[in-house]
Amino acid sequence: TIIPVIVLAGLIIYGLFTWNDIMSVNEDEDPLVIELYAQQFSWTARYAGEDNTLGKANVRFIEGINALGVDKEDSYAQDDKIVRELHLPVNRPVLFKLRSQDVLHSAYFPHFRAQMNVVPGMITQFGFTPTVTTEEMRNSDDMVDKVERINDIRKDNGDDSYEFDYFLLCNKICGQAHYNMQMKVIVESEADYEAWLAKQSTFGESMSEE
Ligand SMILES: [Cu+2]
Repeated sequence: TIIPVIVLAGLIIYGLFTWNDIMSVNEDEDPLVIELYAQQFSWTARYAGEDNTLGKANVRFIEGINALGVDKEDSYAQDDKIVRELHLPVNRPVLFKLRSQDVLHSAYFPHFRAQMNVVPGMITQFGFTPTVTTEEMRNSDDMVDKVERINDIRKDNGDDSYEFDYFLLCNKICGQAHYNMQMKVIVESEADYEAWLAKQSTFGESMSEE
């Protein structure tokens, strides 16, 4: 009895440290906070804005164009930016907060080797730091090779040519159109990211337009 107790305790404690290491980002590194919102059958991203703090949200606040149920009264919510494409600055840690509107989904970033369940009624999270931009990935020898081969086949079939992009997919069979639940991810330089973000309107702005 004593020997398995020691062996298992060792494995579990070591595993817990490793798990925390993989799943969380160091708060001192000032991670970029982004919410990923899942619903049948699409992803929406909410950037935390200037204050890097997400406004409160609840399914009860869903009304009209406020499809994510963000709390209009919350001052942290005013500068949040809601978008349908995920742009990430290269080499900056990102902390994802995941919410689901309806059923279990799973946020799956195959190229980043990352996956986390998205559970209705709770917020799950994980973080990582993207280190290779979309452009660098497209120009890598492996990828040029692979895309060439894919496009040869596509050409024979009369299909449009393919270009590499990172994707966020759903990896839970969440319903009929599950296979098509995806969002494009673009990893780019800090400057390109800032320029793109500046063009997106804030939650406060889009609510006052309504
Ligand atoms: Cu799904």
